Amino acid sequence: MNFYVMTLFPEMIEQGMNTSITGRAIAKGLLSLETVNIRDYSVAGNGRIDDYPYGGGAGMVMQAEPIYRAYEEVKSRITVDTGHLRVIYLTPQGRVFHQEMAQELAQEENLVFLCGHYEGVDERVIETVVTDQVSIGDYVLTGGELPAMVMMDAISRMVPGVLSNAESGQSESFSDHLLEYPQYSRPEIWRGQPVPPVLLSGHHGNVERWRREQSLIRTLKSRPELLKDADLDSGDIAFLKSISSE
Ligand code: 6GU
Repeated sequence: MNFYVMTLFPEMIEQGMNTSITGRAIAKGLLSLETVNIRDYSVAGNGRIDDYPYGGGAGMVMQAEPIYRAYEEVKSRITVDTGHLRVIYLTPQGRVFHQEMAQELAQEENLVFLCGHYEGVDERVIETVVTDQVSIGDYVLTGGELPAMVMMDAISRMVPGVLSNAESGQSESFSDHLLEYPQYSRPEIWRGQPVPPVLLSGHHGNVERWRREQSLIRTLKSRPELLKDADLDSGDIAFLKSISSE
């Protein structure tokens, strides 16, 4: 997986991505990351890449040409056919990112991210180069860098070899539309709070049932809308009924 990021803040992207699990994967060559600083493609040649919005109004707009030139630079670095290259523009106007999107994008060999700033980006360059517009949720951020990193992190962990066996062995929130059960480690009693006794019982069947119930309780409490897509058996449904009527 090769990530290319067009941004005004390449150091932010590089610092973030070269840390922890994604950093290890880059060092191993499982992922690559290249940033292109849009400011280096200023039309006036003075580093200026924004201008006033036609029609007036507050704020500045990122101009089309520096972004287009940055995109041409990215394309020139990609040796394979770029006919179907996915170019993702991070914007609160986009479709909301979710796990299945991460799964799907992880199948690509190359992904390009365009991080906007100021009040927006000239619509014409979006229409010319962007294939996907993506938001990471219903709140407004100052720029697309954190959303791009959120997406790359979620996509990276779907790339074979990025997670160790121990890391990928954990059951996954969202992959089955249920939230994860709570976890406990030593000591057995911490500041007066014991570990749930079933986890110390050594009875594997009871542990599994308790974990399943905890997942169902958490999902019902925090994200009830997920339950309609979850794969529930008759025991799950009976359990949910029993706790909803409490
Ligand atoms: Cl992708 N960009 C910005 N600026 N704000 C956001 C977002 C993206 N997703 C949620 N909020």
